[in-house]
Amino acid sequence: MNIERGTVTSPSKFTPVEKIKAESNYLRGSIAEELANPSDAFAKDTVHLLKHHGMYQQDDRDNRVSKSSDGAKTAKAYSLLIRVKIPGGRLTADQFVAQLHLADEVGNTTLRITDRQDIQFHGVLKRNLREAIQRINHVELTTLGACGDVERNVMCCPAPLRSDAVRDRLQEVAERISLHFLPRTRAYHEIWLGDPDTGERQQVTAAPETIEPLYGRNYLPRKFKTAIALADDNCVDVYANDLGLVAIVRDGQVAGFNVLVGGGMGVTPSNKNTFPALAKPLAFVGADDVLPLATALIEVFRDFGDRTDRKRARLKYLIADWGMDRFRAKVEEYYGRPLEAPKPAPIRAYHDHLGWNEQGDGLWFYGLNVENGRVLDRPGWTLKSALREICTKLRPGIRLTPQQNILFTDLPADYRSGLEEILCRHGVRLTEEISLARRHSMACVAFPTCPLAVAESERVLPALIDQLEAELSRLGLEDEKFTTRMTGCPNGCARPYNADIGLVGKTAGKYTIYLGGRLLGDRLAVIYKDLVPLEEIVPTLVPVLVAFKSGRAEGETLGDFCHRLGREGLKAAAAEMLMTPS
Ligand code: SRM
Ligand code: SF4
Repeated sequence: MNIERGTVTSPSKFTPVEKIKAESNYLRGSIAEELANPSDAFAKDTVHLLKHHGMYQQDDRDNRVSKSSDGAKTAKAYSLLIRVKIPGGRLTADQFVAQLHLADEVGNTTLRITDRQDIQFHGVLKRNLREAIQRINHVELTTLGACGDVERNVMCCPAPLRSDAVRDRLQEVAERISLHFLPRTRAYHEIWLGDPDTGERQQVTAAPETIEPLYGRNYLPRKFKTAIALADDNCVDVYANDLGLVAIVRDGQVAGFNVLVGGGMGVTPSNKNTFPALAKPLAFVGADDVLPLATALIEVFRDFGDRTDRKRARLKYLIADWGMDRFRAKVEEYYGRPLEAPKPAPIRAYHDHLGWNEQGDGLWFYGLNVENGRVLDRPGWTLKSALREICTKLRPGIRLTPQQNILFTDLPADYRSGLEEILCRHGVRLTEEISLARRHSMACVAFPTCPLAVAESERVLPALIDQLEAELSRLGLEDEKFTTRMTGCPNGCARPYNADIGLVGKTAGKYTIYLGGRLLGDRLAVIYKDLVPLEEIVPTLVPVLVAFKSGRAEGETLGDFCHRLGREGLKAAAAEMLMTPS
């Protein structure tokens, strides 16, 4: 394909989504007109544009009835998911409380902390959409670019460790990258916030480079994800990102970043050319050059990413098709200078930052485990009320973590007992009271809102962990630290493919079990068994756990053990355990 830099033409073989974007007048389409009509749903083409504004049209799949009793088709119960984009997961107590109110008043009363440090509302009705977006913006948050074919939320370590300037610097870089790659169209402001800068004015001046200097009319071929890690703290799961930046620290300062490219989890089982991939090292870049290099990478993706097949329109496939050498050469051409080789700085550790931690500035932070990121109240367990009370009474800083958890930061030492008292009074277990298996588990949303789910995830993982906990404690393995991540389809939203145990929904009620990843996130797991019914998952894992207990090398983790034995070795070891009387 002959491509002139920065100009994407729309040949007929491009996907229909490309045409929708190109003809949308920079993400306007007919959103404003459709908002004004009383229908409860947006048109199909508009739904693609809405994603760039941070929202997905969904329907409640629990209430999806294909035929009513008289045989006629019944309507779907439409609503919207809104995603708030929060670089590094950092927000204030007031901003967080505003989101809790919003969930109650225009959402389905729950709020979801995502595994990219964002907040999601589900169940927002179309007629309430503008109010919701205005209220989010009113507290200086945005949904712009939280979804869609643009740079998504930029992740970085949320721990407010202040013994050096490193973490604050990473947050600064995350915010800078995020701002730099925000769509520039005024469509968002016009449609949702009533900005007087009208679309017509932008359309008349039309030159793409003045409206979207980076993205142009077609935006990117697909989503693009960036995360910033430290070699001694990969809490952001850096290898799962299109662009991973690993900070190189010298004398307590960020000297620059190792640049990793081409990570991604999504798989489409019907397309054998799709696969999960871990990001690979490309270069080292000085701290001041990180934006120009990220820009060059995004431009290469913009100009050469696959716009003919959305299933293969991620950076990882471009790199797989070209090979790293050709990719590096093209990035150098766009960057305008040769790339420096990456520094030797392998990822060595991972922290979830939960529990009590000293910040290094005389203050404390507390990391609370929020099971699968879902914030709600149930009788006897009122997490949402507890978070509201903590925010209003103690006024901590808030950081959302890449494991769907929450940190309360900047707390004086004498607030510690107060925070624990609030949690206990609301029936919320402290992190210290939660098993390691649960603490390191994660599920994607799946049913009832995700349209792509083929199996349950968030709603079944807690009970599966109950079962796993019982088996681990029976086997004396309750102190083992490993990740269990579950998804309701192979798209991999909970990053199951680099977990110690990955459970991937394959069809209704059945899962593929992956084993052999690890907390460091630097290794892909392999398929252990396919199409395992939900109720058989823990019984299938028990012989593996028994084999691990008896056959592990010293200090070996579950994932390392599974990786060492490999699929066939593990199967043989597990079969042997089944035959051995316990
Ligand atoms: Fe995801 C699509 C939820 C992180 C890979 N993801 C979806 C949608 C929007 C379904 C859809 O397209 O209609 C899901 C909305 C469900 C709902 O009702 O809330 C959804 N993804 C999520 C969240 C909320 C999962 C969670 O429980 O935390 C995460 C939101 C993150 C955020 O704040 O931006 C989420 N999704 C991820 C991740 C993990 C990550 O980014 O670190 C991945 C794997 C990494 C990657 O991008 O490869 C991921 N989501 C996907 C894919 C597969 C993309 C691909 O390359 O094939 C899809 C499907 C798609 O885009 O067509 C998808
Ligand atoms: Fe939906 Fe699949 Fe992502 Fe789960 S992994 S949220 S089921 S798209």
